[in-house]
Amino acid sequence: MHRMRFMALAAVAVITACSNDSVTNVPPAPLPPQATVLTATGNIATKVDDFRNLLGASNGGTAGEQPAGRREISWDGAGANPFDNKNDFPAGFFNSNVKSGAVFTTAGTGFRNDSTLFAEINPTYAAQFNFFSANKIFAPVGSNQLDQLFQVAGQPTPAVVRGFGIVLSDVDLADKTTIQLFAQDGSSLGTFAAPVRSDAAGLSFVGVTYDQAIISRVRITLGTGALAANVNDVTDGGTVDLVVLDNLIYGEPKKAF
Ligand SMILES: [Ca+2]
Ligand SMILES: [Ca+2]
Ligand SMILES: [Ca+2]
Repeated sequence: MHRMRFMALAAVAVITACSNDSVTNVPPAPLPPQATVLTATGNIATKVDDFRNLLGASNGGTAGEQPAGRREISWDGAGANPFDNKNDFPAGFFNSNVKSGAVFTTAGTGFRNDSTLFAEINPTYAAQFNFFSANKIFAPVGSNQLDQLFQVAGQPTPAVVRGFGIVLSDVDLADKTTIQLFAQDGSSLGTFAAPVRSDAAGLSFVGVTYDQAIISRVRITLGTGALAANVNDVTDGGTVDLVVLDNLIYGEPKKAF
Protein backbone atom coordinates (compact mmCIF):
# COMPACT_ATOMS: atom_id res chain seq x y z
CA MET A 1 0.00 0.00 0.00
CA HIS A 2 2.79 2.41 0.96
CA ARG A 3 4.72 1.41 -2.08
CA MET A 4 1.72 2.06 -4.35
CA ARG A 5 1.29 5.50 -2.82
CA PHE A 6 4.98 6.21 -3.33
CA MET A 7 4.75 5.15 -6.98
CA ALA A 8 1.70 7.39 -7.48
CA LEU A 9 3.57 10.35 -6.00
CA ALA A 10 6.58 9.52 -8.14
CA ALA A 11 4.36 9.55 -11.23
CA VAL A 12 3.04 13.00 -10.29
CA ALA A 13 6.61 14.17 -9.78
CA VAL A 14 7.64 12.90 -13.22
CA ILE A 15 4.66 14.62 -14.90
CA THR A 16 5.54 17.84 -13.09
CA ALA A 17 9.16 17.52 -14.14
CA CYS A 18 8.21 16.86 -17.78
CA SER A 19 6.15 20.06 -17.88
CA ASN A 20 9.31 22.02 -17.19
CA ASP A 21 11.36 22.33 -20.39
CA SER A 22 14.58 22.93 -18.47
CA VAL A 23 14.51 19.48 -16.77
CA THR A 24 16.20 16.63 -18.61
CA ASN A 25 14.07 13.47 -18.72
CA VAL A 26 16.26 11.13 -16.62
CA PRO A 27 14.82 7.66 -15.89
CA PRO A 28 14.02 7.17 -12.18
CA ALA A 29 16.53 5.23 -10.07
CA PRO A 30 15.48 1.60 -9.50
CA LEU A 31 13.74 0.95 -6.20
CA PRO A 32 15.92 -0.85 -3.61
CA PRO A 33 15.17 -4.56 -3.16
CA GLN A 34 12.15 -5.05 -0.90
CA ALA A 35 13.08 -6.84 2.32
CA THR A 36 10.65 -8.97 4.33
CA VAL A 37 11.68 -8.69 7.98
CA LEU A 38 10.58 -11.01 10.80
CA THR A 39 11.45 -10.33 14.43
CA ALA A 40 10.43 -11.98 17.69
CA THR A 41 11.29 -12.12 21.37
CA GLY A 42 9.87 -14.17 24.21
CA ASN A 43 8.41 -17.35 22.73
CA ILE A 44 10.13 -17.11 19.34
CA ALA A 45 9.42 -20.66 18.09
CA THR A 46 6.41 -19.81 15.91
CA LYS A 47 8.16 -16.89 14.21
CA VAL A 48 11.28 -18.98 13.62
CA ASP A 49 9.09 -21.62 11.95
CA ASP A 50 7.45 -18.90 9.84
CA PHE A 51 10.90 -17.82 8.70
CA ARG A 52 11.93 -21.39 7.88
CA ASN A 53 8.77 -21.73 5.79
CA LEU A 54 9.56 -18.54 3.87
CA LEU A 55 12.82 -20.14 2.73
CA GLY A 56 11.56 -23.69 2.18
CA ALA A 57 12.53 -27.20 3.20
CA SER A 58 15.85 -27.93 4.89
CA ASN A 59 18.63 -29.27 2.68
CA GLY A 60 20.61 -30.42 5.74
CA GLY A 61 24.25 -31.06 4.92
CA THR A 62 23.64 -32.19 1.33
CA ALA A 63 26.65 -31.31 -0.84
CA GLY A 64 26.10 -29.26 -4.00
CA GLU A 65 23.75 -26.43 -4.91
CA GLN A 66 20.11 -27.40 -4.45
CA PRO A 67 17.30 -25.82 -6.50
CA ALA A 68 15.48 -24.33 -3.49
CA GLY A 69 15.09 -24.52 0.27
CA ARG A 70 17.22 -23.54 3.19
CA ARG A 71 20.21 -24.46 5.33
CA GLU A 72 20.36 -24.26 9.11
CA ILE A 73 23.12 -24.42 11.71
CA SER A 74 22.07 -25.40 15.24
CA TRP A 75 25.61 -26.06 16.56
CA ASP A 76 24.30 -29.19 18.29
CA GLY A 77 25.51 -32.03 16.06
CA ALA A 78 27.83 -34.71 17.41
CA GLY A 79 30.31 -34.01 14.60
CA ALA A 80 31.30 -30.81 16.38
CA ASN A 81 32.00 -32.54 19.69
CA PRO A 82 35.81 -32.70 19.27
CA PHE A 83 35.90 -28.93 18.85
CA ASP A 84 33.44 -27.86 21.53
CA ASN A 85 34.18 -25.74 24.61
CA LYS A 86 37.48 -24.54 23.16
CA ASN A 87 38.42 -21.25 21.51
CA ASP A 88 39.48 -22.59 18.11
CA PHE A 89 36.31 -23.93 16.49
CA PRO A 90 37.15 -24.26 12.77
CA ALA A 91 35.87 -21.27 10.76
CA GLY A 92 35.12 -23.54 7.79
CA PHE A 93 33.54 -26.43 9.71
CA PHE A 94 30.10 -25.80 8.18
CA ASN A 95 31.27 -26.22 4.65
CA SER A 96 34.10 -28.73 4.98
CA ASN A 97 33.02 -31.11 7.75
CA VAL A 98 29.29 -30.42 7.37
CA LYS A 99 28.37 -29.27 3.85
CA SER A 100 26.12 -26.34 4.71
CA GLY A 101 27.73 -23.57 2.65
CA ALA A 102 28.77 -21.33 5.57
CA VAL A 103 32.19 -19.89 6.44
CA PHE A 104 32.89 -17.46 9.28
CA THR A 105 35.44 -14.70 9.83
CA THR A 106 36.06 -12.44 12.82
CA ALA A 107 38.44 -9.69 13.86
CA GLY A 108 38.76 -11.60 17.15
CA THR A 109 40.98 -14.59 17.83
CA GLY A 110 38.60 -17.43 17.00
CA PHE A 111 35.22 -19.05 17.62
CA ARG A 112 33.73 -21.09 20.42
CA ASN A 113 30.91 -23.65 20.23
CA ASP A 114 29.79 -24.10 23.82
CA SER A 115 27.69 -26.65 25.73
CA THR A 116 28.10 -24.95 29.14
CA LEU A 117 26.31 -21.63 28.45
CA PHE A 118 29.88 -20.26 28.36
CA ALA A 119 30.21 -20.85 32.13
CA GLU A 120 33.74 -22.15 31.64
CA ILE A 121 34.73 -18.68 30.42
CA ASN A 122 32.92 -16.90 33.27
CA PRO A 123 30.63 -18.70 35.77
CA THR A 124 28.18 -15.77 35.82
CA TYR A 125 27.30 -16.40 32.15
CA ALA A 126 25.17 -19.44 32.96
CA ALA A 127 22.56 -17.10 34.47
CA GLN A 128 22.54 -14.85 31.38
CA PHE A 129 22.62 -17.14 28.36
CA ASN A 130 20.29 -19.82 27.10
CA PHE A 131 19.96 -22.07 24.08
CA PHE A 132 17.12 -22.30 21.56
CA SER A 133 18.11 -25.70 20.16
CA ALA A 134 19.58 -27.93 22.86
CA ASN A 135 22.15 -27.49 23.95
CA LYS A 136 25.03 -25.69 22.24
CA ILE A 137 25.43 -21.99 21.46
CA PHE A 138 28.13 -20.05 19.62
CA ALA A 139 30.19 -16.86 19.86
CA PRO A 140 33.35 -15.31 18.46
CA VAL A 141 36.34 -15.11 20.84
CA GLY A 142 37.95 -11.74 21.55
CA SER A 143 35.34 -9.79 19.57
CA ASN A 144 31.60 -9.18 19.54
CA GLN A 145 31.47 -9.29 15.75
CA LEU A 146 31.64 -12.01 13.12
CA ASP A 147 30.86 -12.27 9.42
CA GLN A 148 29.12 -15.17 7.71
CA LEU A 149 30.08 -15.77 4.08
CA PHE A 150 28.30 -18.19 1.77
CA GLN A 151 29.69 -20.88 -0.51
CA VAL A 152 28.13 -23.54 -2.70
CA ALA A 153 27.65 -26.44 -0.27
CA GLY A 154 30.82 -28.48 -0.05
CA GLN A 155 32.72 -26.29 -2.52
CA PRO A 156 34.91 -23.16 -2.14
CA THR A 157 32.74 -21.35 -4.72
CA PRO A 158 31.34 -17.96 -3.53
CA ALA A 159 27.55 -17.97 -3.24
CA VAL A 160 24.58 -15.73 -2.45
CA VAL A 161 21.40 -16.42 -0.48
CA ARG A 162 17.90 -14.91 -0.49
CA GLY A 163 17.41 -14.80 3.26
CA PHE A 164 19.20 -14.87 6.60
CA GLY A 165 17.87 -15.24 10.14
CA ILE A 166 19.51 -15.61 13.54
CA VAL A 167 18.49 -16.65 17.05
CA LEU A 168 20.18 -14.62 19.78
CA SER A 169 20.49 -15.00 23.54
CA ASP A 170 20.42 -12.18 26.09
CA VAL A 171 19.90 -9.04 24.03
CA ASP A 172 19.59 -6.42 26.80
CA LEU A 173 20.17 -3.12 24.94
CA ALA A 174 18.06 -1.88 22.03
CA ASP A 175 19.55 -1.44 18.56
CA LYS A 176 23.02 -2.76 19.50
CA THR A 177 22.62 -6.36 18.31
CA THR A 178 22.24 -6.27 14.54
CA ILE A 179 22.69 -8.09 11.27
CA GLN A 180 24.00 -6.05 8.34
CA LEU A 181 23.50 -7.66 4.93
CA PHE A 182 25.85 -7.04 2.00
CA ALA A 183 25.39 -7.56 -1.72
CA GLN A 184 28.00 -9.13 -3.96
CA ASP A 185 29.43 -5.71 -4.93
CA GLY A 186 30.04 -4.94 -1.26
CA SER A 187 27.18 -2.46 -0.92
CA SER A 188 25.03 -2.64 2.20
CA LEU A 189 21.47 -3.90 1.74
CA GLY A 190 20.52 -2.73 5.23
CA THR A 191 21.04 -3.18 8.96
CA PHE A 192 18.36 -4.92 11.03
CA ALA A 193 18.24 -4.97 14.85
CA ALA A 194 17.18 -7.84 17.08
CA PRO A 195 14.54 -7.03 19.71
CA VAL A 196 15.46 -6.82 23.39
CA ARG A 197 14.75 -9.96 25.44
CA SER A 198 11.30 -10.00 27.00
CA ASP A 199 11.07 -13.09 29.20
CA ALA A 200 13.04 -15.50 31.39
CA ALA A 201 14.25 -17.55 28.41
CA GLY A 202 15.89 -14.43 26.97
CA LEU A 203 15.79 -15.35 23.28
CA SER A 204 15.41 -12.99 20.32
CA PHE A 205 15.11 -13.52 16.58
CA VAL A 206 15.63 -11.37 13.50
CA GLY A 207 15.35 -12.63 9.93
CA VAL A 208 15.29 -10.97 6.52
CA THR A 209 14.33 -12.38 3.12
CA TYR A 210 14.35 -11.03 -0.44
CA ASP A 211 12.73 -12.34 -3.61
CA GLN A 212 16.13 -13.02 -5.17
CA ALA A 213 19.43 -14.44 -3.82
CA ILE A 214 21.34 -11.16 -3.31
CA ILE A 215 23.04 -11.57 0.10
CA SER A 216 26.72 -12.48 -0.14
CA ARG A 217 27.83 -11.61 3.38
CA VAL A 218 26.27 -10.94 6.79
CA ARG A 219 27.96 -8.94 9.53
CA ILE A 220 26.64 -10.05 12.92
CA THR A 221 27.17 -7.61 15.80
CA LEU A 222 26.50 -9.12 19.23
CA GLY A 223 25.75 -6.43 21.81
CA THR A 224 28.57 -4.12 22.86
CA GLY A 225 31.38 -6.31 24.20
CA ALA A 226 33.24 -9.61 23.98
CA LEU A 227 33.00 -12.53 26.41
CA ALA A 228 35.88 -12.72 28.89
CA ALA A 229 36.67 -14.08 32.34
CA ASN A 230 36.62 -10.60 33.87
CA VAL A 231 33.70 -9.15 31.88
CA ASN A 232 30.16 -9.38 33.25
CA ASP A 233 26.96 -8.64 31.38
CA VAL A 234 25.28 -5.25 31.72
CA THR A 235 22.45 -6.81 33.78
CA ASP A 236 24.93 -8.50 36.11
CA GLY A 237 27.17 -5.67 37.28
CA GLY A 238 29.00 -5.17 34.00
CA THR A 239 29.20 -2.25 31.59
CA VAL A 240 28.70 -4.04 28.25
CA ASP A 241 25.81 -6.01 26.78
CA LEU A 242 27.04 -9.55 26.10
CA VAL A 243 25.07 -11.51 23.51
CA VAL A 244 25.64 -14.95 21.96
CA LEU A 245 23.94 -16.78 19.11
CA ASP A 246 22.19 -20.03 18.39
CA ASN A 247 20.45 -21.13 15.18
CA LEU A 248 21.44 -19.58 11.87
CA ILE A 249 18.84 -20.07 9.13
CA TYR A 250 19.59 -19.02 5.55
CA GLY A 251 18.53 -19.61 1.99
CA GLU A 252 20.18 -22.22 -0.20
CA PRO A 253 23.59 -20.83 -1.25
CA LYS A 254 23.52 -20.21 -5.00
CA LYS A 255 26.67 -19.79 -7.05
CA ALA A 256 27.49 -16.08 -7.31
CA PHE A 257 28.10 -14.48 -10.72
CA1 LIG B 1 21.87 -24.94 19.57
CA1 LIG C 1 21.56 -10.11 30.63
CA1 LIG D 1 23.30 -9.33 27.50
